[in-house]
Amino acid sequence: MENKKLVFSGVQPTGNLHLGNYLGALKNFVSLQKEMECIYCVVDLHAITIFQNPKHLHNNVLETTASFIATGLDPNKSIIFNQSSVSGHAELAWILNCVSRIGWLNRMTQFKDKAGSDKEKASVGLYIYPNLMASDILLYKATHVPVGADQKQHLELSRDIAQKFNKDFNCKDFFPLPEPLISKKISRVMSLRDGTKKMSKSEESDYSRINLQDTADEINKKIKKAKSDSNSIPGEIKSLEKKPEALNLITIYSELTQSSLEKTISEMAGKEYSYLKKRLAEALIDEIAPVGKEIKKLLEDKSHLKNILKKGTEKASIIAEENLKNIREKVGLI
Ligand code: AQP
Repeated sequence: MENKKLVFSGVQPTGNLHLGNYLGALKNFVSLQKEMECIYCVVDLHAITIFQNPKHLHNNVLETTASFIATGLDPNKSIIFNQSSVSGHAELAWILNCVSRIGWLNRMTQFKDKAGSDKEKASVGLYIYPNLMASDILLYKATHVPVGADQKQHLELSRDIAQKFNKDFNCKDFFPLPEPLISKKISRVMSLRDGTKKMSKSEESDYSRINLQDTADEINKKIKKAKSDSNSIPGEIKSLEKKPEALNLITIYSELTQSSLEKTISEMAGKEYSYLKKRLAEALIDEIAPVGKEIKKLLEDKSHLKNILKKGTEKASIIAEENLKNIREKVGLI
């Protein structure tokens, strides 16, 4: 098998990145770049599946790039670029639109959530978004994809598409079947207001999330206001599972302090939630506030950020073009 290990993942430039993006994706991106060849992409074409103000989109692409660098991605180790600058993503997406099945897309829960009650009015792009995601990954023949748990279904679809392409065009093992890399401990950071919903950029209330650019003051306020419970902290996971907001706070704390959930719960058992919140706010300020400061500093020099994307685009294009040449040949395109 010729396929070497290669990591690919993307983040949408749809606004301020938050703690969910950080713990569910970015932190893993950083540790993977020490072990494997990695490609990290600001997926601007995904962002426009829902209307984006062009000026905001432009700034958000740079802000997401700054967030990559501020969390520790190194452009000398990893390829960092924006999706629309490598046209192969869109070209392969078209080919894969013709491989993927409508029945498969109809099962995607994220489309149902994002399109809301009036699906007729959602963009076609939003519906076929998972095919573009398959294209992002397969264009580089990536073998591993670090994502949060919310992307698991899309990753499974990418594998189905890869498998069908290999079968239809009689080229066994041409596309590797990409493996999702999902953190076992904290695969889904939940909203601070509603522990049954994931923390998200598009949630209306800013109090539902910790943004990477929040100041120490804002972090303190948000954690103080976060929903928890009026009773003291129970000693077993089973009781905590009935209180999703409280479980979310403890899980975030145990992740930040790199302690097991069991150990954290036993340390916290019997204490008031105000105690946990104080410790959690401190841990968040320690880890997140320096990242936020660095993002702001990086944003002062936009040409440096654009240069990082330009260099990344040059590197990504070489791999993409080589693979596309073979893909076109397999399909019979001249
Ligand atoms: N709450 C979360 N917990 C764990 N991982 C998360 N991710 C997002 N939210 C959480 C992971 O972050 C990566 C980048 O996500 P994205 O910004 O490209 O898209 P998203 O999943 O749609 O993120 P949002 O915040 O929910 O954005 P909006 O509100 O615009 O839809 C992915 O690996 C994702 O799994």
